[in-house]
Amino acid sequence: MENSRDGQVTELLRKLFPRTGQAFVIGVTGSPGSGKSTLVDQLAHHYKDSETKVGIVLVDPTSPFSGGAILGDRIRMQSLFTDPRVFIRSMATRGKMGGLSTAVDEALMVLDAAGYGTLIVETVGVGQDEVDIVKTAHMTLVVLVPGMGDDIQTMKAGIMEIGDIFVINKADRDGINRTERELEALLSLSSREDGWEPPIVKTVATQGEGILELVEGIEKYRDLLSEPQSKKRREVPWFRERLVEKLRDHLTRDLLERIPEEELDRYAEKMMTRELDPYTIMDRLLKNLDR
Ligand SMILES: Nc1nc2c(ncn2[C@@H]2O[C@H](COP(=O)(O)OP(=O)(O)OP(=O)(O)O)[C@@H](O)[C@H]2O)c(=O)[nH]1
Ligand SMILES: [Mg+2]
Repeated sequence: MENSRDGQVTELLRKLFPRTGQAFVIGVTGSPGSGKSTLVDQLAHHYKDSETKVGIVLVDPTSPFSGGAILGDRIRMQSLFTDPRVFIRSMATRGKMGGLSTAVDEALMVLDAAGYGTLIVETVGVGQDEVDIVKTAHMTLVVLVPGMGDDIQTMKAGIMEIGDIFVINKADRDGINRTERELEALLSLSSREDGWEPPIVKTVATQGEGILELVEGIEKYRDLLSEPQSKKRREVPWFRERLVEKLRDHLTRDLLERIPEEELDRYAEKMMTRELDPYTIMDRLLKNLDR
C-alpha cells in the first residue's frame, strides 16, 4: 500500500472499507522526547490486556532516515514488538504516492479491518503534517513536560486546539505545578462546541504512574463520542474532509501525469524571464488538457 497505487491496492481498500469503523483511534502528539513512546507503550499494555488487539503506528515525518528513532522506539517498546496481540509499524517517508497522512490513514484502515480494536498513532507535534495526521484519530492526547513554561505560550496554536486530553508527563520532575497552572490558564480561555473540557492528567510514564487516570479520561471521551448525535456531528465533516483530500490527491496526480516534464521546464523558464505569468500558464495547461 505504501509503495504502489495501482488498481489492485484500490481494490483491496475497497473491500476493506466495509469492515472498518470498529476501532478506536488515539493520537498521541507532543514535543520531541516528551515521553510519547513510553506512554504509548503503557497504554498498549493496558489495552491489550483488557480488550482487543492493539495496533500502533509511529510516525516521524521530520526524518527521512528514521532508522535511529525507530531503533530507539524498538528499545523502548521491546516487550511489545514480540507480543502477538500488538502490531507496530513505523512510517517516516512521505512516499511518492500521496501524502503521509493518507498513508497513515490507510494503514489504520487495514489494522481496523483486521480486528485491532485500539489503534494508537504517535507523531511529533511540530507542524501541519502532524496536525493532519492526528486529525485521523478519534481523539488526541497532547503530551507536555514540566518546565516548558514559555513553550506552552508559544506552542503551535493548532496543537493546543486538537488536544482532547493534556498529559503532563515526567511529573517526577520539578516545575510540574507551574506547568499545570499555566496550562489550566490557557485552557480556560477556550471552550468547545461539544462541551468537553479537556482534562489535564499528570503521569510518570516510565513508572506507569497516572496511566489508569489517563485511561479513565480516554474512556470518558470515548463514551461521549459514541453518542449517536455526537458521532454524526463529528464524523460527517471528517469523512467529507477525507473524501476531498482523496479527490485532491487523485486529481493532482492525474493532472501532473499528463503534463510532460519538458513542458513544465519550458514554462518555468518563461516564468523566470517574466515572459509569462503563472496564471496564464495555468490557463493554457488546463485548456490543453481539456482538449
Ligand atoms: N524522568 C522521566 N523520564 C521519562 C518519563 N517518560 C519518559 N521518560 C524518558 O524520556 C526519554 C524520551 O522518552 P520517549 O518515550 O522516547 O519520548 P518520545 O516523546 O517518544 O520521543 P520522540 O519520539 O523521539 O519524540 C526516554 O529516555 C524516557 O525514558 C517520565 O515520566 N519521567
Ligand atoms: Mg517516540
